Amino acid sequence: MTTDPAPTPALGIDVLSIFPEYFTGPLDASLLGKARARGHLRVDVHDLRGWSVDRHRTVDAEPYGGGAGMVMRPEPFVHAVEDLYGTLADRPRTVLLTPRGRRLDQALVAELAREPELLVLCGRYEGIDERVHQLLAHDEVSLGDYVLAGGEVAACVLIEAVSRLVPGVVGNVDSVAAESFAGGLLEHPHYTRPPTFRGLTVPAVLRSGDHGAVAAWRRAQSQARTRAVRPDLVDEDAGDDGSQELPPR
Ligand code: 6GU
Repeated sequence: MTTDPAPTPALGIDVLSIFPEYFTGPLDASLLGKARARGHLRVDVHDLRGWSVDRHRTVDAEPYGGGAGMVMRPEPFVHAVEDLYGTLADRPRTVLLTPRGRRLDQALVAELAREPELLVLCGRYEGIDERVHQLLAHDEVSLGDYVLAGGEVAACVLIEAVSRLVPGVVGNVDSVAAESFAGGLLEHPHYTRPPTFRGLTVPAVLRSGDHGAVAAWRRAQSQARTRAVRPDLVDEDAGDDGSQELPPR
């Protein structure tokens, strides 16, 4: 018996960070670790300090105009990109993680998953020199309206969300299609054994064997849950393509 040759990864991601060790756990564990081992996905994290401006491995400096904190200098980012890709123009789609960016959602995740390669830039300290934004960032992405110490955690979130959509990474394509947000609604409740636990019983319809009734119950649960918890996701005009399947009010 022969083993299948490793496929060419459908997606290759390069990451620039001053804390490359941040990524070892998330990238090596579970789904992403398996996908990388099987060759569906390539992720290489590069230490930005390899392109520091001096032998003290400095990558930041005081802000022009004064103010608290340090600002990341532009040279390490730009020199790293030139070493990795030859010229700035030859870099792949480049995402800068920054709290001033567009909030990440499943639509952007799906868009990024269609790229053959991505470059992910992580900022730290109080900010990044504006020229990095101007010269390198195709997309500026934030996780939401709260403050993290840097872009590393956000980059892990982005990489995991994007990787799940890469063919071969998630074994069961149905589970990707059915889950929250893919259809614009939150997921319905899930149950497994035992049938009763601590006085809480699995809804009878799920054990009825009536697949039509199960589907209708799940759809109604998704709709009720979305209206209650995330009314912002309920777009009353979205019924035309059937993606939300909301009943009239
Ligand atoms: Cl991408 N970076 C930082 N520092 N804070 C954030 C963020 C990113 N997204 C939400 N908060």
